[in-house]
Amino acid sequence: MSGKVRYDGMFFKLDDPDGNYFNIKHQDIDKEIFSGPSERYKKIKDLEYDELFLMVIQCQLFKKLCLLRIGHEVSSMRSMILNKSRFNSSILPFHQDVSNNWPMSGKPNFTIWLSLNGANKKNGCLKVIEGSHKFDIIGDGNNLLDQKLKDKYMKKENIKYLEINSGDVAIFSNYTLHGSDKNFTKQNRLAFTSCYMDASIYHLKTKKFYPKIFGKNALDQTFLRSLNYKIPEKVYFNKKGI
Ligand SMILES: O=C(O)CCC(=O)C(=O)O
Repeated sequence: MSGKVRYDGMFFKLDDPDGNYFNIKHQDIDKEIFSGPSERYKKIKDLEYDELFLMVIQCQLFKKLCLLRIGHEVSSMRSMILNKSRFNSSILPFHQDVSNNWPMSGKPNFTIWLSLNGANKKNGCLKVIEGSHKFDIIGDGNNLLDQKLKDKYMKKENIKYLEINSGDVAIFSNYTLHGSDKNFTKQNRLAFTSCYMDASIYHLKTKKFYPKIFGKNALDQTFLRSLNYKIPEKVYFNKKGI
């Protein structure tokens, strides 16, 4: 965020200046770049290509979980920092991290959400609807639920706030409804998250596969060093840049 460490082509997304999630243009892929030091970056992706973060993504605990839930061949749909800025952060509405409208040949499986400096109700910790992963895709999944679906699935008594310490990790199915409130403290709320899935899943438009985490030809430290701080072309980019 400060620009001290730079990767060519790394994904950056700023929060809306007015702290309104609904104004964020998720389709605006031209603006997914570093645009100067700011504490208001909301997402920084492509961390599979950073040596330290790759070590976390490939740690033994997550490998065991992948083996149980996915198998030996595993990729990452995305690995990123989620910053809830101390400056006018937005509320992230409840959603699932899975959708029938995403151009992917399969569905992502589970997400790890690792707190980097503690998460609580005051700084906008993760909140989930307990048990919601059992309901398959709700509405469009990733998009906002209409009132009827909200009434059915978002019962107040099922909302659980995941207040966790720095270094603790929350692990949840991509079908779990989750979101987060504003940050009302004077410190940014920082988390690192990675989403694991079967490595056979590819992007339907570009036919490209996602960064490989476990299995044959998985990313390793030697390969990352050879990249020399340059992020490979993203799965959703083709030569014309879609
Ligand atoms: O960190 C947050 O506030 C939301 C997390 C989220 O939506 C995710 O990890 O997919």
